[in-house]
Amino acid sequence: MAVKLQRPILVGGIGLSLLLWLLDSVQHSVTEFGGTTMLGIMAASLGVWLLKRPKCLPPQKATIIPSPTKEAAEKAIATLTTTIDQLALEVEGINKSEKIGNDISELRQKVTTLTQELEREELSIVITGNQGVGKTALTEILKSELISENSQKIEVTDITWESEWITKNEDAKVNPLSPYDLILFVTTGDLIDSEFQALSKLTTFGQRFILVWNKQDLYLPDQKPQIFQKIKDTLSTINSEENLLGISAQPSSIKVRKYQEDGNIQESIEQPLPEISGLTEKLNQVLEQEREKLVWATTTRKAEIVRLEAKNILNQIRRERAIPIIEQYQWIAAAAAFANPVPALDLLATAAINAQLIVDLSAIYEQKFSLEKGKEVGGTMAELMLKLGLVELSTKTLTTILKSNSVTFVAGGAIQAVSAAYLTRVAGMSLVEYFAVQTDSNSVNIEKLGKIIQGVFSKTQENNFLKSFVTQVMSHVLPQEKKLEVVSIPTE
Ligand SMILES: Nc1nc2c(ncn2[C@@H]2O[C@H](COP(=O)(O)OP(=O)(O)OP(=O)(O)O)[C@@H](O)[C@H]2O)c(=O)[nH]1
Ligand SMILES: [Mg+2]
Repeated sequence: MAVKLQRPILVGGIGLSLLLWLLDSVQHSVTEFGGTTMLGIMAASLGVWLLKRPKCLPPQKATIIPSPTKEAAEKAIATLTTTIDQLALEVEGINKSEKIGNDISELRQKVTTLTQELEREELSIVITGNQGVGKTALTEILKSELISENSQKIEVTDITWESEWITKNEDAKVNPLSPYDLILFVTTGDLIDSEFQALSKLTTFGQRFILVWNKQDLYLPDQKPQIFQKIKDTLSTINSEENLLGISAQPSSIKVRKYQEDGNIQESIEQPLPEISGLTEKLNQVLEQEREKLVWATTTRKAEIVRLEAKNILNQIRRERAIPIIEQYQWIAAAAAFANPVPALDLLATAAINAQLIVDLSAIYEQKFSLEKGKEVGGTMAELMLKLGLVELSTKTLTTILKSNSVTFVAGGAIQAVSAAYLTRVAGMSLVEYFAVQTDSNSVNIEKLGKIIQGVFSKTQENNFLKSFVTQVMSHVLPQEKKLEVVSIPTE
């Protein structure tokens, strides 16, 4: 067997006991449930468990966005530089590809550009909003008006708003509107919920916007003040009531009747002029008074965008280093469970189950957990996996796969070995994802970790992955002469 048992802690009595205890307790009950039922239970148990947890979180405070400063932008650039330096340092030791070398020089070039951008004179405006609200019409007029009136260069772009930018919450702060200095969010009347959600999110991100109510010509004069007031009231809940303007970018043509002296009526179609003077006034004022702040805020966001690019490359490299380690622990776990399939061990002792794996992975991600901390996190993960109903579900699926090959199933300890390896893998891969997005190394965010574990688990539920996984585990634990039979597990 290729695995060297380097970590006695894993193979001494405590390793794997969680699995064995769990397997023992659930093995008999799962067969009656269908896969769907189990998934339902998983989802429900997460919900119940999250609800039942003690509510020690402080009440949410309203976010106060600090006014943009040059210092904040410089700090963001410095953080970016640190991430790039870290990346360069980590690839130094390894056989780095030419691509990574190029990536790093490109990132450094971006830092230079961002630093110069702190003094940028020209500004960029992005016009957004739902489909058909008049974005393109407004863009065309603004391009000609702003450019002829202003000496400074202003770039105007239009992009249709997509709600998913703010619903995938992790990285929502970085969205396709982030690189622009000012957002003109266009609507055609009272705000619908998704528009309000969009504006609330932009406010919490500190992204400067003006809400533009377009197509005012479609309303009667006495309707307009009421609607205007209603939108204003809604905006006041996010302290943005001063940022509302009404326009008609491309008013509908109107039929005009003229009474001639001879009593005849002459009808003609007239195209009213666009009504955007309020907006251009406001824009000129904002662009003049807030130019520097807008530039600093955008530079801060752009630095964050580039930092995430660098972080992605770094995470990719770390992942490549982490996977062989997870695999090694998988085989160690399988071998130990296979050799010693003792059921019902003390649940508390299981805290050590993946402690050393956790410590090793934390080192790759520069979190440097102590063995004590590794044990604690291992315990938390074990508890999470149990609460999520993941152990039941995987036992059921793995047993079915094993049963389809009678030779491996009769081998004592096979189910324990496969489950041990499988849960070690899910734990390891989950940690890799968790560390990749982790910001605070002192405490483990259980909710986040739970979601990641669920995601990793679902990804591995694909039948083909599990089949080949079972084959791999068995070929690691079975004696030589049995291996041939394992290789031929039916693929159905
Ligand atoms: N009545 C009226 N119609 C307008 C006004 N502004 C734009 N429209 C009309 O609204 C329709 C859509 O305008 P666009 O400028 O293409 O809107 P858009 O938001 O760019 O549309 P998409 O790119 O398809 O999302 C066109 O028929 C315009 O003539 C306005 O102020 N009043
Ligand atoms: Mg358009």
